[in-house]
Amino acid sequence: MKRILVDELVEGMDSLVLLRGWIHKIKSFGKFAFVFLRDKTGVVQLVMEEEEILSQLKLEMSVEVKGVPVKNEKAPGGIEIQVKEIEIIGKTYYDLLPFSINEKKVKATLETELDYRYISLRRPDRRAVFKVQEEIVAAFKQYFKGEGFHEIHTPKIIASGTEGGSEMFTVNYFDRRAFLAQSPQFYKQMMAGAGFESVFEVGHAYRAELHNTWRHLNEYVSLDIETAFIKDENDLMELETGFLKDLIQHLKETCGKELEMYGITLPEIKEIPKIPLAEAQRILLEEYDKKSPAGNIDAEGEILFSQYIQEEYKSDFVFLTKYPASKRPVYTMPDQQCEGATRSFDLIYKGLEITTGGQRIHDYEMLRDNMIRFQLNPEDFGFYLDSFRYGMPPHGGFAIGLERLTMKLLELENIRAATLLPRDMNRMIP
Ligand code: AMO
Repeated sequence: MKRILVDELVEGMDSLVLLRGWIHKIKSFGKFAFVFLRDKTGVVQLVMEEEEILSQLKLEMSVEVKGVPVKNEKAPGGIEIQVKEIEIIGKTYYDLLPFSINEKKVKATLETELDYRYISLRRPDRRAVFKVQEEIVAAFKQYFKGEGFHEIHTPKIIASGTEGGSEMFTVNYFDRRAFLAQSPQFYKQMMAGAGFESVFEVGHAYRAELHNTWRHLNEYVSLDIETAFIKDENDLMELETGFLKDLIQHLKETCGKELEMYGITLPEIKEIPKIPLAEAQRILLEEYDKKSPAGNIDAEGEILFSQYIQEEYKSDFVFLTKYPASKRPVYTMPDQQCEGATRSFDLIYKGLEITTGGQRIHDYEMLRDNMIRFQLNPEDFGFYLDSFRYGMPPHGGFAIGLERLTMKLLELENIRAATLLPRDMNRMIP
């Protein structure tokens, strides 16, 4: 007999079906009971009369059930199962569940939930986060494939850093020192130039940042793109806007139930405002008396500026443009029309940076000179710099932090809630 899933149950089946899942809830009335069976698609009410097996059932056991679906308007989903046979196929070995799976409230801290990730994910609302995340990745791949991009997979064990600064994990690579990739930056540029022209990658990125905050992870998933023969950074912002519009539509079509669980109504995206960083800093100072660090805005500034954009432009998103060269990595293309600025941008979504991107320097000599200006030794960038000797076209790209995007879409308060198994300064398990 073929197993059917809870969401495949429909009225009028009236014949024996086979279900498998976990015991979600038991409501006993002495001689009979309503037992709720949960699988990955939903919960269904079982009607059971046999006292002996009832006394053996415990929450979260896994069971196999044969029964007849019948209409019952009072049952969740309008259908209940008259049980003919039930077998325990996965026993439990616990005294007390660490928190509730079947109540609205979890009654545990996020840290406890993460300690028991393998159980917290049994909660439909927690699994919903990862359904949405799965669909974000699906939409990303689908959109960029549709735009003629090619999927690549680049190494995560690398010989030198890409993003500047010292936020790198070191690993022993036989008798040498290596690093975990902070991003696929150099490789995606290389591949755009190598003939793929347009590439995307979904992969892990590692940051040894000493920030243990609601928005930082030490390992995150980066949605990267890079594309050749662009005119300037505006092409990239248009691409990202196109993707986000498509994503909203895709999530509406595939994640209705999940969005509803979190009370989320996704807005249509029209145009995303583009504001130069210096202008944003001025607005923050004038409107909110908020000072910004040189060449950037901080976490509080991002929140306040998003409020401003929401009020003035009715947009959840804003591109901050023209970041100063001194604050951007060595590969960033200077903006000849704006002294000291680069052709780079960040995208802020509901008060949080979710993307950095920009046009890159594609000229070999210009890149080498910029390395010297940044007090870097061009020889340390051997293979990367060398790849620019052979007709590297104008190119650029961006990267979206998957967990940050998921978190903001679902209005979660902590990035860890949008991470399957987070790695932060205190957490390496499970
Ligand atoms: P950047 O370093 O800004 O740019 O990273 C891009 C995006 O990745 C996400 N992100 C993080 N998410 C969680 N925890 C972290 N510690 C963390 N660090 C970064 C953010 C951020 O916007 N190579 C460039 C991208 C490019 O220009 O193509 C880069 O990595 O959402």
